[in-house]
Amino acid sequence: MISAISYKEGHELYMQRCLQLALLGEYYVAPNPMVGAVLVYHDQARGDVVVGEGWHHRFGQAHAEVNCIMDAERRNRIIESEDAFYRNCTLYINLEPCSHYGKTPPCAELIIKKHISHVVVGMLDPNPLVAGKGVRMLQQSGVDVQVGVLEAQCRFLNRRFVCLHEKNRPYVILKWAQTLDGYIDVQRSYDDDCVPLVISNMQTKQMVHKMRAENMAIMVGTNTVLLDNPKLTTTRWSGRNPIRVTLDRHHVLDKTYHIFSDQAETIVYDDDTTFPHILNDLALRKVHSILVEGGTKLLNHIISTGLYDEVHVEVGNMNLITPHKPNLYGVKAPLFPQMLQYKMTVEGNKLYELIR
Ligand code: AOF
Ligand code: ZN
Repeated sequence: MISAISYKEGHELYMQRCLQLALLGEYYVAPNPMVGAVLVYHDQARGDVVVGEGWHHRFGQAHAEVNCIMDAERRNRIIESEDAFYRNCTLYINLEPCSHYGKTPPCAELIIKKHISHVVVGMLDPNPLVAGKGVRMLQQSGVDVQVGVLEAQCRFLNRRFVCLHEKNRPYVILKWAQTLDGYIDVQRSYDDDCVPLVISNMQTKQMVHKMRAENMAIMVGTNTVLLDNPKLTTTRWSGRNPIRVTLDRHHVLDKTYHIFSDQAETIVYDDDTTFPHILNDLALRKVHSILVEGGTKLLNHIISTGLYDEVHVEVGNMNLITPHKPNLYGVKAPLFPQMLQYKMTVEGNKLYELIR
């Protein structure tokens, strides 16, 4: 019952619920958007009642609207005619209903068929296959449609999907860990057995694996593969392993490195592929996001192109160069031209971020 709160607050409340439901698909729907839907019945006696909820669970499977309507029909004993029931309903969705035959039939068609009279949408779908056509289909059939409730939050939730369709490139996230005195590692060469500097702790390592699961691809430079032989998987978090992306201009990477394991797809760019070309190629493969984990040379190059959307820096509670070890040589952390915002401290390490 929401009779005590205003119409506007009601819209925002239900849209907020759509966003919560959408997030349940977080690690499984890419490159599709996360979408949640709520069906609200306007009962003369009881006020507004949520009669159905649904979300897009997995790429290729049913859309949020379909799951929401199935939930309503499963949960509710529809005493009046189905038509009368849906005519008294408002459907809330954080994204415009689709209008195309993709892996599933158009959601706009289902809404029209069920005679749902009101639809409230968070944002239009930037996918050119839809892009306003879903809303138009509904309006042409006499459905009352309102667009733009909590629009900024809806766009932020699906910022990777929005970026792919609006900018024709994946959303780019840069991430590194450095010491207080500004180093990401000690200087090492391929043939020494010097161990890498460990800055992250158990908890921040887990947070990195969460970030990996949130993005469709992960990238490191050649040197990072040669020196660290990273797996780049998400073993400390649920979700899929991202597609691994690296550079190999001088053909020095053989297939024994972990990044070539069968745990995920790997894309190696050789020749003189520039970062904009890489983004272009990934967009053609429908990769909506990429997390770049290093090293300094690659990160500095990307910073110089300006082609990034978020930066996350972990500053360990330690110096590399100390009076006890004055002769150590370190690898300087990337040079970032802007102030980052402090986010939190995790086991002594401070996390900073910038979201553009
Ligand atoms: C909706 N509700 O829950 C989602 C939508 O290949 P398909 O058929 O799954 O279509 C994918 C496209 O449909 C996706 O790119 C986006 O434009 C839209 N996603 N639309 O009405 C949903 N996930
Ligand atoms: Zn749909």
